[in-house]
Amino acid sequence: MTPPAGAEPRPERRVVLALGSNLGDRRRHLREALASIPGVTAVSQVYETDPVGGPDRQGPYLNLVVTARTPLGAHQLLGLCHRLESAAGRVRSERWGPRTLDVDILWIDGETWDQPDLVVPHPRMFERRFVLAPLAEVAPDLLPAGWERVSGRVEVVAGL
Ligand code: A4P
Ligand code: MG
Repeated sequence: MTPPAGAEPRPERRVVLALGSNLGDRRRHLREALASIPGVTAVSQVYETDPVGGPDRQGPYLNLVVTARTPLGAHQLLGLCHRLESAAGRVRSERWGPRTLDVDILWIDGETWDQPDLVVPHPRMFERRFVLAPLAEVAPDLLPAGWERVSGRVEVVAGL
């Protein structure tokens, strides 16, 4: 498609997204979301992980991390995350509560954002083993030194 006259084509760059699900058909939620992310370049294995934060009684998560190359702007990407969550029937009740699907932007090459609705890099990504373990597979250049010592149960399980 030819861009409209005067429109600057935006360059593609790497973006890194984290997906998590601990409610309903967890594999299906992850599979369907992955199929709707444009420009995917790598997908980690699937990890079953103990919930971090939130209410006491909630089931284990399935988590994975995906990289993509896309010209989508950061807020367009956030819009995509929210659409994928809505498509999985996510209802927001309490912070860190159980959810059919959570899609977070972890990282965008060359960009930082600090706004009420968008903080990139994701402020908690380096404290969470459920992010770091899959991140090590698909974007090891982003790992902080000593990340292996961050605790939390994460276990590779069968794929999607
Ligand atoms: N928002 C700001 N920055 C971002 C970003 N980089 N990516 C805003 C995505 N969204 C971002 O998120 C609240 C608002 O954050 C969004 O409207 C968006 O504009 P939310 O998804 O509605 O709520 P949340 O996920 O409950 O809150 P938060 O603070 O994003 O949670 P976290 O820190 O992401 O933690 N345990 C395991 N084992 N696995 C998990 O995946 N996930 C969480 C969520 C907690 N414990 C977990 C897991
Ligand atoms: Mg979220």
